[in-house]
Amino acid sequence: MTRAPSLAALLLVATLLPCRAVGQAPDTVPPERLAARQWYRDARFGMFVHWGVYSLLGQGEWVMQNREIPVGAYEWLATTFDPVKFDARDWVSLAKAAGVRYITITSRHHDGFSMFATRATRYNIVDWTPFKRDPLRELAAECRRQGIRLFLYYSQLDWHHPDYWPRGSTGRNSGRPESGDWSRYLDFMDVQLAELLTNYGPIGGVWFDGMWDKPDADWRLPHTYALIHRLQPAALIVPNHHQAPLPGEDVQTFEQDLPGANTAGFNTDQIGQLPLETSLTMNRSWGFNITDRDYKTPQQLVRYLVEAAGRDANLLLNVGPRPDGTIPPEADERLREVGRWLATYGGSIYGTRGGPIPPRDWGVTTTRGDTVFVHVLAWPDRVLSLPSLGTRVIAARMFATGERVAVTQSEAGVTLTLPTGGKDEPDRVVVLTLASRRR
Ligand code: JFZ
Repeated sequence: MTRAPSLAALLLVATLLPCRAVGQAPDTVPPERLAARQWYRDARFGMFVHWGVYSLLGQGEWVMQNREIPVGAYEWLATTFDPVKFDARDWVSLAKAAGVRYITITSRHHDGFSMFATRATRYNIVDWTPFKRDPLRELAAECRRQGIRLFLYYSQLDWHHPDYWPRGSTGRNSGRPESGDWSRYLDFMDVQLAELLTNYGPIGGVWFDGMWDKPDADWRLPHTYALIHRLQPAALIVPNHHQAPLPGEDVQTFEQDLPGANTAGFNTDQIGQLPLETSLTMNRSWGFNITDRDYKTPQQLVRYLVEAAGRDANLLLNVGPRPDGTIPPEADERLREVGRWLATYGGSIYGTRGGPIPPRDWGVTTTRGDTVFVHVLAWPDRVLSLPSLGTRVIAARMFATGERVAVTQSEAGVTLTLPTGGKDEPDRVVVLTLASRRR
């Protein structure tokens, strides 16, 4: 049970709130969570996993909605879910080979099917399917073994639960009764979240999605966020609501777009002070899609990672495992390729922050201490001019080979003369050592 805060405490919070700038987290963020945010910023690369009953049909995670599958038929489909080849060790080993530092997995997507053991509904992988195992439990244990943090995607939107009522913009054709009890639905979610934050050891955070289905509903967020923070003070809240961050939230996440860009049409251009993340599909689908072969190349994926880091953001790169529990070979290959690149260039990505030069057509910069990494992604010439870095460059070398890079500098800026080779690399990284600004 949550203890109700005293009236005095509520009044205190209420008087403090208006003085906070929009998008800023309240001062009350405890040290554990601040440390977790730093860890998260340093991580820079995560693996997103969309996996559920929908994977069986190989048409993405929205198939229930897109094909208007009624609840009863989908419930039958769920009885056939039996991913006998699922092996948490394979998945986490792949994540390690890819160089990701965390995994974010769908514990429950919009279809409402729980991919974990829960007492809140029988509509879960343990009680409803012949598989009977709890893949989250296996994954959590394996992540702990291999040093990967586990984040849980949790859909607030539900196309199956009768109490998801009144309906929002989706889930209207699943044949549910035209009545329900919204507060019971919110209680149901809180029970599940309490289970997720109690039964699986330390969780990196919760990645919420689906509020956009009912933007005007009372989602009781302060209550739910407080529950999460009370159960695991270091767990981060990552909301995919595409708005400026709300109190209690820790990360601003952008979907299919680098922060600031809005090609998807639903991302905000307001960038606040919180850690940033960009979620990205490898092809065009989140859930397994058997006919979607429109894969980005490994070079494109590396460039996304670099472009994100240059904007001070993490990349959360998605895979949609198949219904038998295996990872599609196209995804496997690409993740390993990115991992091979990171094995060489990781030092210019992990633990860095967005660099002093804002994103340019030629590429981006990242930084750590007195070092600036110049990521040359697209530049045909040998000579590349940068704006002033505010201090002198005392050394310049190519990251991978250590080759010297000639530098001329003035008040106006720095000109680099790049070596001739390396044009076939997805990213040519120049390491600039700056004279310390503190004197
Ligand atoms: C959401 C999910 O619907 C999707 O299945 C996937 O999990 C992705 C990571 O997140 O995608 C959205 C969310 C909101 C909008 C579009 C896609 N929107 O507001 O248009």
